[in-house]
Amino acid sequence: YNEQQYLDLLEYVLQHGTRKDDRTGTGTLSVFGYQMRFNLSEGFPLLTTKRLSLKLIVSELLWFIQGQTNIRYLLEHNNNIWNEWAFKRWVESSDYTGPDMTDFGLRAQSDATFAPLYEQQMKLFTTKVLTDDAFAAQYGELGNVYGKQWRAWKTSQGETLDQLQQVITQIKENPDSRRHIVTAWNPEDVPSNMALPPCHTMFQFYVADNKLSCQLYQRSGDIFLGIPFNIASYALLTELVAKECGLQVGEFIHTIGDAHIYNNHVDQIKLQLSREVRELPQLILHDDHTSIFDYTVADIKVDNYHPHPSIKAPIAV
Ligand code: UFP
Repeated sequence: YNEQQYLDLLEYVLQHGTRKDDRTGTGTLSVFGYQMRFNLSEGFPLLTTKRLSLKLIVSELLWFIQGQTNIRYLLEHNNNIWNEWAFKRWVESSDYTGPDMTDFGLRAQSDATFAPLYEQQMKLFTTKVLTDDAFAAQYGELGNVYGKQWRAWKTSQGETLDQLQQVITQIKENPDSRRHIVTAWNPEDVPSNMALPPCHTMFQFYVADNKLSCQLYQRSGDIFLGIPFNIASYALLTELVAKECGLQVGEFIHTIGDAHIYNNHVDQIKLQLSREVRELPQLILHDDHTSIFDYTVADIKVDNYHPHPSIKAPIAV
């Protein structure tokens, strides 16, 4: 089973992970260098041992594919997964005049009087991003994150490069090439021009036997909350590109650098590991589209998805 590989990763890191402090102050169990292979012809790798929202995965991926970097599009699709990163920029700016939000990620979990204050400011923030154009342009913007690097990489000549379009053209014209790479890691931008240096750093496509495979190098992976999303997202990207190029799907190979379990996710993981794996769902793509740039959220669905209930856990910011 494809999903078993993810459960093996959870088990492996619980048993062999090294205690390691991290940027967020939460603390982790971590291993360095881990690889999973998902055979995409066996079903779409959306976990069944806890419910995941395909809608969130789809709207985030389409946001990348369309080259967008402002959270307004995500909010319009009820997708809140990038809010904290944008919020952080706002509360650290001189325009912010509300209650002190220092370390809001950790305090919202541990301090019961702080939590409602945080909720209130976050609500104010997302409402403003949705309704106030000038505010959205300034504080909804995450900087040069994935969408920008994939679709409009800035060259030294002051032009832009569409890596995603180029790689698709290359796959069609020269499938055997060993250079089907898209990189989100732009060393010039990493220190200051982005809210969060890219976690999924680069990916490569590969064509053999009329099948398209994709390998991702992810520098840092939150195994409980981030990785399940990342697997489904890249599996979907592979499906979309394969369809456009008239290829079948092969494997998604997920290579992770620092693969970590946050200390406050261990109980949730034990619950997940106690559950029985179910059959993977099938991905349903809108028939009429060929270009990956044509899709809207409503065009992408899964069939036969019958997961165990979702499991909540705090996100480290
Ligand atoms: N993270 C993921 N997947 C993602 C994403 C973030 O696992 O797609 F955007 C996690 C990894 C890490 C944190 O726990 O977010 C980023 O922190 P850092 O930059 O310190 O690695």
